[in-house]
Amino acid sequence: SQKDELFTVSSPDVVYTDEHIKSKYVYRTTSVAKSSNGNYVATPKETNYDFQVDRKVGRVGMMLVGWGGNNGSTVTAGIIANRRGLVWDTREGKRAANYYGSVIMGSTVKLGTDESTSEEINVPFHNVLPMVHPNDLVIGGWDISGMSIADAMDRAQVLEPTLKSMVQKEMSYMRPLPSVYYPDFIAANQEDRADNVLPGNKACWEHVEQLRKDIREFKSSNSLDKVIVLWTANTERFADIIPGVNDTADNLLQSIKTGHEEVSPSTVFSVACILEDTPFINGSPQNTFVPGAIELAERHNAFVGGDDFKSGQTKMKSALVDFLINAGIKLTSIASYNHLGNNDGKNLSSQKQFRSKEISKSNVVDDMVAANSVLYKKGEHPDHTVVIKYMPAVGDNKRALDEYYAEIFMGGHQTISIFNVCEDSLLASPLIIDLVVLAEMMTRIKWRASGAEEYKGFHSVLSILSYMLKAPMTPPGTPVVNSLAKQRNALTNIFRACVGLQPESDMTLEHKLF
Ligand code: NAI
Ligand code: DG6
Repeated sequence: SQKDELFTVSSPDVVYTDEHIKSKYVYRTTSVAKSSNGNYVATPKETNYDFQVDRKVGRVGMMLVGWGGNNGSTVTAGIIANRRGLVWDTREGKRAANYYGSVIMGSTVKLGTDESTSEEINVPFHNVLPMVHPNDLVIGGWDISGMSIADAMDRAQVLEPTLKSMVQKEMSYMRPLPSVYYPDFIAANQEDRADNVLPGNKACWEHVEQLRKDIREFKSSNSLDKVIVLWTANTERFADIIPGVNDTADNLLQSIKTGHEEVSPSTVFSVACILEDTPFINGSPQNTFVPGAIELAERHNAFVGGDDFKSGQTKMKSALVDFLINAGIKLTSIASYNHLGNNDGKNLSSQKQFRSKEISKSNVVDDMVAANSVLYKKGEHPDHTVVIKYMPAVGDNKRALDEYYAEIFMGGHQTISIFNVCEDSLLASPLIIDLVVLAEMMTRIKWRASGAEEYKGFHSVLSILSYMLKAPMTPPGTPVVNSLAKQRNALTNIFRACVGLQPESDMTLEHKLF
């Protein structure tokens, strides 16, 4: 309700009703044309939109595919610890549950300036719109490994024993549903954990129906209003895109029915979710969303998002490269190496699965390079190498080494070397939370062109999730934005628009013009 909201907007263009926040918004862009003499002509343009936000959040479920993995068990323990406000002993003293690393729960957005003191007023991101609180998420999911989530947490070796002992009992009752397992898609070294699988080792319609039933039962047994499904299972190999097989929605549906071997488990999950009108997000790099899956999502107005969580090394890269190139420094090479010893690393030690990760890690600077025609000729690109090695001893504590080599003023060189050490699952878990909270939020935002009769949802492909993803999917034919700053601006400014506020320009003219 309105009294729970941290702020309200006072404007003739914004209306609060019991159910909705309605705003009228002028979207200002710059349209560019080339004149006959070859110069650009820039014309300011205005488009009027109405936004409508449903204020009732309802009860939300999060179903994880790969629930028994390092990420799945860690995010579950983290949410339980936060929900219960747990504090535990470590060798460095007491630690309390928090949501650090979550943009939604850990960062703030500038609302405006105080009318009397001119000080910046910042509000928690979580309060910009009425969003689900992660503590309220009901958690469930699937895993090909049947271990309880408590045992899976032990297997993951991520959290402190003191914390684990406090959540162990609750998590011991959590058991993953059996999942689809097509051995050809993940590394052969994963076979020994596959003891909780549905019958059949290639796509079939029974699998789609079973997953749909799982979602419906989870929803009804927990009295949920909606469920978000997120893939945090093993990285699969890429599926070949084959005309007649997975290139259109109808072909994909037919290929599942006839058991075509090029349909991956994650694509089967995506189809089940789309048909259940349940948002589905892919946190791994493989091409789950083959063209047929995207067409199917569009056909059903269902939300999909991906690919591949952007947690440590790549997040640094998309911030640093943005900085270097926008500073006018000519980046000429990036050498990215990391080693890790968790089960993800083990799976990625297999060439085909590594290749999926190599692809998603490699394209993350393209748009920033292409945007700077002063530094780079058309088609010119910095060298970029990605290496991943499996080193069991370091477990989840991934070590990432990056060298950025750049050309500076008058033929000089700058070398930046980064050594980034972090528990991989502690970086990914808050991203899972952000992706789920945002995807849920997007189910409650509607828009229409001013004057139109009907409101409708955003495009099926949720590119607004880009900040959390290495290889952000965008609606077909639209540009991919990798710059971390731009991705965050898109997110905050779309949410501001929903409450009738203009983008924060950072001009602060009020402090510059007296
Ligand atoms: P993990 O290997 O610990 O967990 C994956 C889980 O998926 C395992 O429990 C496995 O049994 C299960 N699984 C495999 N195939 C399945 C299927 N068809 N259905 C249901 N469950 C299945 O891996 P972790 O560390 O939790 O990472 C999960 C995924 O997230 C990986 O693909 C990884 O590449 C990706 N990722 C992780 C990041 C991180 O920072 N931790 C960042 C970016 C992506
Ligand atoms: C090794 O690269 C394993 C991967 O799963 C990564 O840990 C994961 O993709 C996170 O990558 P990044 O580049 O965002 O730290």
